[in-house]
Amino acid sequence: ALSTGPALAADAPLPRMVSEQGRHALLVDGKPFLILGAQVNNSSNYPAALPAVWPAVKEVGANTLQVPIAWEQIEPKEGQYDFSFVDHLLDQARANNVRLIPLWFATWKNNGPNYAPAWVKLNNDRFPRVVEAKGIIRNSLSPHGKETLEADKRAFAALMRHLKKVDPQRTVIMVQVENEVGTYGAIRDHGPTAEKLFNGPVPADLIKAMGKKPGKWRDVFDKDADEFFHAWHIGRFCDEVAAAGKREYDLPMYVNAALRDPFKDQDPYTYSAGGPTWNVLDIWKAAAPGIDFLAPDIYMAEYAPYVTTLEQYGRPDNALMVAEMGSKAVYARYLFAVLGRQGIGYSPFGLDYTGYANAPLGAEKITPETLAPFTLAYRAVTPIADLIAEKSLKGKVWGGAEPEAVHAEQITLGDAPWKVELSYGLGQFGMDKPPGNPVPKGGAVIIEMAKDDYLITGVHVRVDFQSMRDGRGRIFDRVEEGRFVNGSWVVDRVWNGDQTDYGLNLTDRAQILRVTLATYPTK
Ligand code: N0T
Repeated sequence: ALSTGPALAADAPLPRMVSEQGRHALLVDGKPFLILGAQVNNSSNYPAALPAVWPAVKEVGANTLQVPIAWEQIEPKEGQYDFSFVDHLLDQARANNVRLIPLWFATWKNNGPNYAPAWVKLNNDRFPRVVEAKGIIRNSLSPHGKETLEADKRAFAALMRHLKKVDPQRTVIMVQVENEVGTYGAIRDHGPTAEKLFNGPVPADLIKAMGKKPGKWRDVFDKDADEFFHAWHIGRFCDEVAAAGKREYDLPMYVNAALRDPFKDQDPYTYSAGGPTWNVLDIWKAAAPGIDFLAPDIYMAEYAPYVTTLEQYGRPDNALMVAEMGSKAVYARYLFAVLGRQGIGYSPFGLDYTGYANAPLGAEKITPETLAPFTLAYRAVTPIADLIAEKSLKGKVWGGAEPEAVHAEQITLGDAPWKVELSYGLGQFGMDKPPGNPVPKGGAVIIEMAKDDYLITGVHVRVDFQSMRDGRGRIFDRVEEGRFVNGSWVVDRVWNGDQTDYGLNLTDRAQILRVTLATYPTK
């Protein structure tokens, strides 16, 4: 059944990505949109699973849900399409007031074709697999399979054509192409087609993008040649799949990455080689100009690798979105680190009540109790999510999350004469040295509304400002707690006395503060 939602006079504007001065936003209904996401478990892409999905989505307060659409379910027999789940999902998403990001599980789902239909994954002649250097055949399909590419493109185009027809409301805001592409247990394909290409010249576009002299792969890229070759060809494949989809229905599209070690040169045999890992982002950018951005799946719970990954993927030429991450409590606070780095959103993985939990990557169980830190982070940010997305595009948003070993962070607010200090683990009264929370859980986001006028929200953090002007001390002109009603700021009360004497303590109340800063002479 098609949507029962309100009839629209005209189609809503198409969601799209915009960039300004190296900053990015996803526009939904013509306005910057912040993805406060949730991703369901892998096998929750059937009507029978959805009743266990919506209560978790509601509990956590996500505004966007990522759900797999499997090639095997939309094209079980070649050329015969079944979009009944897609339609059911659209209906229920609208009823639950969330946007959707369908995940196209097709040629690659975590390196393998397990979500491809039987007529694909069981036909090795027509749809060849990657042959590893010593001749072992891997499960991963080869990016050099022409028939594979054409079949994937046809199915994806059919999906996008269908979405265009049934979704004038733009419940679907973007689409993930494949899932964690690349190959485990081989650095590239060594089949006959691959060998011929590998012993030929590096394509001119790539030579140009990398600033290299023309030549054969090994001569140009030396020890990186195998991985760069695989990345280029998987990137080209994904670009072609995306282009086939966009020709039908031009939505933003991204590719997610299974990561390699963010700090050192991990052996490509030990990760999903050829996927958009940090060392091949430039290769991917050249190979897949039609992919809007490359998005990390972060299953590293510690601060240093998490934040380093944000810095690797947030670039002037790449919008930052954490496409997946662990559901353990310690991940929740990273929302504020993502926002502080111009992120367009994040999405914890496996947020449904189907009874599956991917510990040790994520929480041991998914229950309202284990979701609580995410629920709090989303409650703190939701009332000003649109504003954050809008101001972030303008470079007026800062933020941070609690590290494990350092208990305070100072952030310079652009050109303004203020520094903000985030400190963790303090009580609300007094001026001790911050000890950190027993388990790191704090974070805050700061938005400049006008000169000396800031909006703040956060969790388990003390926020304070320092004057950077010589001979001038910081004083609060006014600290208001309030909310926006139809776009206008409404004050509920003014904070003063104990509530401001030692900084602004945000705990578990999801309060929004508006702070007007001033100075007084200190000499
Ligand atoms: C993810 C998820 C799902 C440092 C795992 C993570 C999802 C896929 N893969 O539950 O399968 O569809 O994208 C791979 C993480 C590798 C381990 C890194 C440990």
